[in-house]
Amino acid sequence: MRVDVLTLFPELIDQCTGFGVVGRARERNILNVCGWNPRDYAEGGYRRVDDRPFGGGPGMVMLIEPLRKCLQAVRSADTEPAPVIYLSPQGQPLTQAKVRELAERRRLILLCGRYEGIDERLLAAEVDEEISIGDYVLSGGELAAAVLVDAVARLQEGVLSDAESAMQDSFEEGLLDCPHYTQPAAHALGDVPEVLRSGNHAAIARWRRQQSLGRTWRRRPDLLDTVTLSSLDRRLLEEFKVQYGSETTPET
Ligand code: 9WO
Repeated sequence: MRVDVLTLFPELIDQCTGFGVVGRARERNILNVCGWNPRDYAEGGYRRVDDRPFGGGPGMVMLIEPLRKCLQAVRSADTEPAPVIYLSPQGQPLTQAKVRELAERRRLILLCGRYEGIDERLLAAEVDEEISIGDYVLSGGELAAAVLVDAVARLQEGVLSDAESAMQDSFEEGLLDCPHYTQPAAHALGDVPEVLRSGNHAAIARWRRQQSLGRTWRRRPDLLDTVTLSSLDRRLLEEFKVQYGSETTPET
């Protein structure tokens, strides 16, 4: 997968996608992230990329032409067509379903705004879709772009190990993850649930599934409206409600 990112801070994107799973995907050329700076396409001595908003008001607005010229260079860099995605608080919420859809594309072009935003005429002419990672305003679109790159990278063939893929599954299904524990088994903060030390893999799988269901019910009941539960899932969840319904600590 190739991801081209238009940003005034390409080094920020490079850093945010240069470590861990995503960094290894880039090293292995499973993922190719290219930063493009519109300032390189701005004219004049100051290489202006922004100006004051018409109608007055605070902040500055990004100019059309540096972005348009930059986008032309990005498009010319590869014959693979790609959707242009603008990261903004006004976008559609990023969900795992949208991540799965975008992860199928061979190329994405991400547009990151700064200041108070981008001239609406550029957005209307060049942007295919707007995506938001949450209802808050950041200093720019770059961190949202890095979140999107991270999420789609994890779904690329060969990026996650089998175990990591299995971990991914619960959220892929729309459920929250179960609790995780490691050494030591006994600690002043509490002991590891006995079932996880039993070696009984069927019981462990059952406990983990029940915890995922129970956590989803407790923390994000809205997600259960969109998940198809098996009869066993429903039984596990009812058992969880009876056994742990009122507790707040991780269940033993
Ligand atoms: C800046 C500003 C300054 C003064 C008064 C109002 C203002 N609004 C903004 C603003 O919304 N700036 C945005 C910065 C313009 C688009 C790029 N920026 C951005 C993207 N902030 N937060 C996001 C974002 C992207 C995706 N998901 C959540 C937030």
